[in-house]
Amino acid sequence: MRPANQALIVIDVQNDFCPGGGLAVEDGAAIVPGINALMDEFATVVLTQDWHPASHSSFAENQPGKAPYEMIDMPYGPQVMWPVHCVQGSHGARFHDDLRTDPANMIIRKGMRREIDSYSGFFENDHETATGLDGYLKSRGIDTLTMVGLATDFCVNFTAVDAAGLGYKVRVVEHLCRAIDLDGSLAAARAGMQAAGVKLES
Ligand code: VGL
Ligand code: ZN
Repeated sequence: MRPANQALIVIDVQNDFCPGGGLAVEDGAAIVPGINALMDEFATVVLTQDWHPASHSSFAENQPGKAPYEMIDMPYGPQVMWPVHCVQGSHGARFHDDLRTDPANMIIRKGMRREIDSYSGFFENDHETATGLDGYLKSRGIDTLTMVGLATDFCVNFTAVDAAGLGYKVRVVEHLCRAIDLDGSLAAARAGMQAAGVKLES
């Protein structure tokens, strides 16, 4: 068991990000056994869960004339238009059936407000509205985070960069992540994480 100042953050291992899902990440389910095994090393395990209302503004079908993967300008900045995914209460929003959820100390849901997306487990996409995860971790004396999950270039990336900015020591285990890789987004995310001081571990 690792020391109590360390936590494992498992990001968005949900049916819609796995093959057959609404926003399937290639090979997404392959990381589940390795994540399950890694949970045994940590006294604190946090799962994040993308959890959108059906009317969510990040869905292309809710923006007239927009197709999935186009960009739009939101008041908080550029936003990718996504296919419908992780609608609250749907099968696609549930964790992958094989993911262990019993060891989770906390499950944090995000992307619940119609008008703003939330890739990061710490802040919504305005980079201001907090989810409360920082308070949870800091109040428990946790300063070192290991991150795994989906997708490397979006939710893992945003969560890792935010955590580094909040002062955590952050390690992303890349073989327990999979990427969407939209127009070079994986390379950009890797560079951005490294620039933020996140340790990328193959
Ligand atoms: C994610 C796009 C939209 C992710 C969530 O989990 O990486 N990506 N919503
Ligand atoms: Zn989403």
